[in-house]
Amino acid sequence: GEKSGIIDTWLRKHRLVYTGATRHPFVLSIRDGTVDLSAYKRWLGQDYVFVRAFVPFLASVLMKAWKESDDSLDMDIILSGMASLNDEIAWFKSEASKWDVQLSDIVPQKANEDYCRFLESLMSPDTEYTTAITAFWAIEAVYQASFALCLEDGSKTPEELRETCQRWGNDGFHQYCNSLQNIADQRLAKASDDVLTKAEVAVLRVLELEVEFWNMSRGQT
Ligand code: HMH
Repeated sequence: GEKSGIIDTWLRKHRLVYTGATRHPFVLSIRDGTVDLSAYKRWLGQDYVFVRAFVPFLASVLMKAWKESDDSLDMDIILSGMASLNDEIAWFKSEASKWDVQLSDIVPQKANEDYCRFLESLMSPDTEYTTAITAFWAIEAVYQASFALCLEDGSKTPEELRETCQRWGNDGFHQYCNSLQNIADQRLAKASDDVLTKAEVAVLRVLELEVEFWNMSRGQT
């Protein structure tokens, strides 16, 4: 098999915070079938706002890959991610109409604004490709792990939410996350200590922001 990379080492080191992001109470409530549908609708509206901000972020990662990567496969994988995002935006629109969520009325909550601001910082020319692609992997990996959990044997995910879970929990998305992890690991293996530190900090920030993002599903209290 493959030699374990830096990312697996980080995941072991930061196990608790990774688990906090990938086994959040909201996700566990989907899995055990007790999910509050108003919480799901709040998540749906906020995630649509996030995904729209994710498009320019991906475009910036693509630009960095074009400029800094010596492996043309990187661009192909990032491009396939952008293509899926186009499909994803269409899915959000149809899912929102199915649940009577008015996407034009969504007010981004603080956690969403914080996350979008973080994406903007990663889009800066000061952020190296290695840091950006590592953060990108982390963002996708949290959703993959979370929604795959809702599809495991024995899960009681409500029928009407299975398609949502499939979107990020399917095997193709799992492969895509593995490809991103491989790109990031190859870059990290050759990175300076300074970039390694920045990339590790970025991963931790993603995990924190994901927890805050899931927390929004609870609504204003
Ligand atoms: C908050 N994180 C958030 N939303 C998403 N759609 C993803 C990750 C995965 O694309």
